[in-house]
Amino acid sequence: MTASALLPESLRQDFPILAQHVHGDKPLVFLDNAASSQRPEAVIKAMVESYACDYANVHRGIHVLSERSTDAYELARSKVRAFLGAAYEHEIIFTSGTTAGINLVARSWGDANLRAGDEILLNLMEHHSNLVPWFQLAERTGAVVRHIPLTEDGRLDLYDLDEYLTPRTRIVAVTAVSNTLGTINPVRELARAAHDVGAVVLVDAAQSAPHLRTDVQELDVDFLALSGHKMCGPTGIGVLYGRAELLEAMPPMFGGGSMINRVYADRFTSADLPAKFEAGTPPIVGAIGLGAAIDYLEAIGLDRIHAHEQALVERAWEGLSQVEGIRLLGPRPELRAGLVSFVLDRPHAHDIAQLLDREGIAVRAGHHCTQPLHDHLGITASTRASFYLYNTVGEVDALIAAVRDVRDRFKPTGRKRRRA
Ligand code: C6P
Repeated sequence: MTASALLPESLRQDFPILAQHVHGDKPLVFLDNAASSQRPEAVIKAMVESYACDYANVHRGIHVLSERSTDAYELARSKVRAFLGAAYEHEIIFTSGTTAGINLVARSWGDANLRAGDEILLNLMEHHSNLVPWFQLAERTGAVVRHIPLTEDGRLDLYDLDEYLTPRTRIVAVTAVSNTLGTINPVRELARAAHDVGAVVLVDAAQSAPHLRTDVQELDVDFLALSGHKMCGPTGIGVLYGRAELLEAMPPMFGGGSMINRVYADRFTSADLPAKFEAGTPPIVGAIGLGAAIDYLEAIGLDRIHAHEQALVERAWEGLSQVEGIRLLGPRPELRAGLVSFVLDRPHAHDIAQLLDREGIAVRAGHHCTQPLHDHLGITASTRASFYLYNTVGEVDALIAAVRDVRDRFKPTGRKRRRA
């Protein structure tokens, strides 16, 4: 581990929630960031200030508060555009999160473009949010779902990609980082191959955008979805990036205020982008909070955040791999983002999480909304520790020690139980 890769621990002071003890005297060790991260004071302040000083509905009122709110909302959009390296602001659609963004594409683009026999290319490491909307699309249209196989160590196996990616493939939907395996997928390579057969590419960036620099033009992807709450922003706000010419050709998903140009007694015409996909009152303060989160992350630098998490994950991998009876899921540290999922021969994942919680360590246990992946791995549940910019080496060491203790407590004694 290179100590120089680590961010200063003083960053933690930006996150008031982290400075607490739980279960009496245990310092909180928050390692459940892949589920939802924490927010720095700057984000909380931006949202409080918006509500306290500037709040009104956007794009509607001809009064000072509405103008201020509209400016702040649209400024947030321009920050997202820059953060994602998108060409135009109207390619940035505010949604409620990654799930909403993927569903929007599956419904709007999918229904308009897929026919029976067309193929949707997925893989088994996807989150349910990047599986179920495509299954529903397949049910509606008669399209067929296919999967890129996985390697033994939990990467996409692209060796025989030609077998799966064919001229019948209309869309490849892939996560940039697996929320369970931690695998960083080769999105750019996949996008190039998909475009060669005329397919479009949707990237689930829920677990990558908070941690790795994302440039949609460099990656050459068509759609990309993310969630604000996993990147120091608030809940209820997300982003769908879409290539302008695709979004322009797509029908609106929801009907209502804002998304129209003109409504007649029996019909309507749609507004231009991005309003076409933002029906109703949008998550105004959520967007402003996301803008503040982007400012915060950019001030530190995504490359530094990634290097920090890489150092933590290497240490976690190294330490946990020495725990007796452990199985670490996914590829070696250099190929993964900052999370580690594991199973112990005993006890069960939920018991592990509960025992770690008693020590003040918050992790997630279960299937992490990746049931097909857990089936593929032959397990029903795993325990996951996921890191962010404010986690420390000390916290990783506390995790390793606590997991070792749990395993020791459940170690088989070798004594046979006497028959009564
Ligand atoms: N994963 C986790 O603990 P939403 O809920 O829409 O903000 O994000 C959904 C989602 C989509 N894709 C990936 C890769 C994800 O990890 C998630 C959310 C959380 O892993 C909650 S299940």
